Amino acid sequence: MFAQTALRQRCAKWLIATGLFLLLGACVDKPSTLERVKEDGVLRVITRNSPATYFEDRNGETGFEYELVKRFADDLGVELKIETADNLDDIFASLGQPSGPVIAAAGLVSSEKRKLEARFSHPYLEVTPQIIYRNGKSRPTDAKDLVGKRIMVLKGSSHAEQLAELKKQYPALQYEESDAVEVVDLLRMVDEGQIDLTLVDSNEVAMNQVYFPNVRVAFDLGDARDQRWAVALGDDNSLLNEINDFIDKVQKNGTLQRLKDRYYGHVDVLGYVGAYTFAQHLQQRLPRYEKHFRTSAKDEQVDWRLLAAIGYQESMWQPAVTSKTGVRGLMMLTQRTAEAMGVSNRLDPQQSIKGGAKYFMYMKSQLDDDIEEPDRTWFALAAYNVGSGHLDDARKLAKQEGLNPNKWLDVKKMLPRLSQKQWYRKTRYGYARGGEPVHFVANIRRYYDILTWVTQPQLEGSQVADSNLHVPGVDKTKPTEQAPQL
Ligand code: BLG
Repeated sequence: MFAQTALRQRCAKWLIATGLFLLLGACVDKPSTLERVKEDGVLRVITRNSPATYFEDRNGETGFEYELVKRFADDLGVELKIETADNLDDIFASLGQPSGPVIAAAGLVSSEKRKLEARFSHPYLEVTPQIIYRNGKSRPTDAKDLVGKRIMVLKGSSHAEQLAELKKQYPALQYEESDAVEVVDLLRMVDEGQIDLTLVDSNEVAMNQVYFPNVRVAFDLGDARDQRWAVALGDDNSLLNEINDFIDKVQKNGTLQRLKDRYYGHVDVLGYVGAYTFAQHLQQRLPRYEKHFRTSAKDEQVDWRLLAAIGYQESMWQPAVTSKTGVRGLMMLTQRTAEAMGVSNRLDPQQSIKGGAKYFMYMKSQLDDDIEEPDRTWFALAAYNVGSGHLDDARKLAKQEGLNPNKWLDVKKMLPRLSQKQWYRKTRYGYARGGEPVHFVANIRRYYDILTWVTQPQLEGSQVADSNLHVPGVDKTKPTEQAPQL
């Protein structure tokens, strides 16, 4: 009896001691990655500097990956700190560093080889690898046509892996891997004929098409693949689980779709011809009016590149344009708008730009307070084009359809209805060419994106000569056209 009690007591002591030990163990255990991020109040992310991922403009940081990862940091309630790497190998190497970045958000796709270097999140964007060639040269149509061509890809990229795989089948295949270039450089090199071919993802091609009028898609090499964020190897799932929940959430609530729409949804707006023309006009026409855009933008507190984008959509930066309906000038003001904005001569580019800027900001100030940026800008643009009455009609239709009247994505679906009798007869302001503001906004967004990229501070001062614009693929030595006669 006595022996049994003693044994029980000893067991109890042992259990308590073990419990304490385990408890102590838990206390001194390293915090999980997620806990560390929250404690530090900073989410460190590594990416690449490119238009499809991350870049800085005068308004600050931007890019598809940036916007997505910023929302994740906001959800966690921490500050986002972005670092950029020169090549993909460095991105993966930095993930394992003790005080390094915890997420790589750089348009990465997973592969068997990469799974040895990192763990990957749920997917957020589907892309297809595409072989790119120069217009006018013979078009490769399948893998065997790549043999004998000068091909370059990013060092350490999934595309390099693809080519390595292909080389097993076609041993004569040659390609270079470079870590001194970004995707934009590869496309420029094809555009300028320095290399024959490159292999890049479809989203990058679509985004950059406008800068490189000669680049063409030859064919898709392989199936579509998913882009994912990467985290360090190991068995700490805290951050990865949180990321996956976030990606699932933005997929479900439409945020991801809105971002795709913002960055990739309007990429085909210009087409090859439009892209080439725009690149020419950037060099030849914009410099004449840039100072007026900048001055009016400063006066009205709006981004000058947005004004310039409106001006391009309206008149292709030609001050003497008149529409069939008598709307005139670089910013296409109606007589009524011009009078209201104090414009005495609509054909004077300086006055037109000033009047347009004032009118745009006025339209913006008239919008409901519940419409938030960036939708607020798209709504103000639509109102600039179709008038605020018709825009309100489209918002009411959206509400009736159970859509969100404060979201551009929803209201733009309703605007074309304003030209169909069954719909417009029920509205307050009646018929309008409702399709026009939809194209108007899509085009301006595209021009604005391009202007944002070509005027970013990193490019200014380096490749920039006489104007503040860097336009890859456009020969600055060509004579500029004559100013249109007023
Ligand atoms: C806009 C006016 C709005 C006006 C709408 O028309 O012009 N915007 C400006 O003057 C800046 O004020 O709204 S309203 O006052 O509530 O009626 C609707 O009338 C100009 C638009 C019209 C459009 N471009 C700016 O975007 C245009 O020129 N259409 C002509 C097309 S075509 O070539 O004649 O077919």
